[in-house]
Amino acid sequence: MKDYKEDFPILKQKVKGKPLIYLDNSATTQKPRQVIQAITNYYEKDNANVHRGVHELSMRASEAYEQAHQIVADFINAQFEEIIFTKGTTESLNLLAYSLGKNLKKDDEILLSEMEHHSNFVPWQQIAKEKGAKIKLIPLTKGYRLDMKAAEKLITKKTKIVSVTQYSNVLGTINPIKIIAKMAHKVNAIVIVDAAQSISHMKVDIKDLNCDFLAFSGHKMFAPTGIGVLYGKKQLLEKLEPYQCGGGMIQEVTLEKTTWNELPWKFEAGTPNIEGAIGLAKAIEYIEKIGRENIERYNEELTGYALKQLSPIKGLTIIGPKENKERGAVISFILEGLHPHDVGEILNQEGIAIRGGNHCAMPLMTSLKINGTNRASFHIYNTKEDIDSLIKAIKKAQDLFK
Ligand code: C6P
Repeated sequence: MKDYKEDFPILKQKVKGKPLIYLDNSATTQKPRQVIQAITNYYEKDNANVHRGVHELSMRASEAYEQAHQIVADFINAQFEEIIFTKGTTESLNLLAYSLGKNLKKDDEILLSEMEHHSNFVPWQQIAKEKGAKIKLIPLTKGYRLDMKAAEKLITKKTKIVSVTQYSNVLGTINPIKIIAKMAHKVNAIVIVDAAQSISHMKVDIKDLNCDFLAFSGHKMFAPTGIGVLYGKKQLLEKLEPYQCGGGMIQEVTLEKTTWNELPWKFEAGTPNIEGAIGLAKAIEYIEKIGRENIERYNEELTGYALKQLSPIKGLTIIGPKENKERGAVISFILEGLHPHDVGEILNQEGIAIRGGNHCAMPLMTSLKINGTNRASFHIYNTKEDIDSLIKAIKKAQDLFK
């Protein structure tokens, strides 16, 4: 692999007098020069509102915005009409909980898993409370995987929605979505995939997964913050009620009633994040140029190396699968006797950025009976030398607190 650090201007800086080592990619990835340049170009040359004007700039902005939908559609093997731009995974999942939630009845069941991020937990919890529906959770095995035998039993005729992450932001576990979708469809449940973490690390193909909806954020795949995607099967989106109302999403408004615009605009009320869409399209071009298989292979190599280096450290416990298969490039760990925030701070003194805390997954922390973890997460610009520096800094933190 080429040294991709060169494409990311932010990585050239020093922190606390040391070269920055950015290992917080599950929180957000850095942005390559190509994406930054695409956004600058848009503001310097094409900025206008979309779908409204007949003037040159508006036509250029509209064309780029629409093209971004097609680029995202091709990226996940969907159709143009099936791609809705949102603020991010959180908004995509809230949209679904609100709109699908309207059809829920008392005692209907929503099946999630113990490893869900709050974004795929709290919206369902709120709608369940309102409708008298029940939340059920697929438990974990001792090896930090979904207990599929338990899942089989939990999916019943009462199950209306199954919403599961493809790749845990804490454990790194990659879940068998295809099998879950098959089980859920047998009882006509709707299958939703949280692809926030998986989208930039592996090939995500909605037809292969056979999911009904899928959500992800641009900022975890080298694109700007504030842009995200909701994919939905066309026939399901056609039946779904809009989440927000306003300009752009209507066909006709009279005093008596309003009719909705065609897909995907029915779900995109108001002036959208045009620069975000342009940045996202550029980020996809960047990813495709490297090749998703190459990204997956490289991250697997880094993760394998990190697991090998971390495992023998005395007093360090890895919270997540120890084997380097069906797992992503994120490693959570606990250092005996050390608070994750203290570890994070000591590493910061070494120029190393990692995350410490509950990672917006408090139900998972409860199930594992821990308060939090430290988490190192890798991407294409990280190297084995970065991991060596991480190991050195961890040992330094342990020595400091001896
Ligand atoms: N996880 C992390 O550090 P937003 O914030 O909407 O872009 O993504 C929410 C989200 C949903 N699902 C999963 C699996 C996620 O990992 C995240 C975001 C970040 O782990 C920020 S808490």
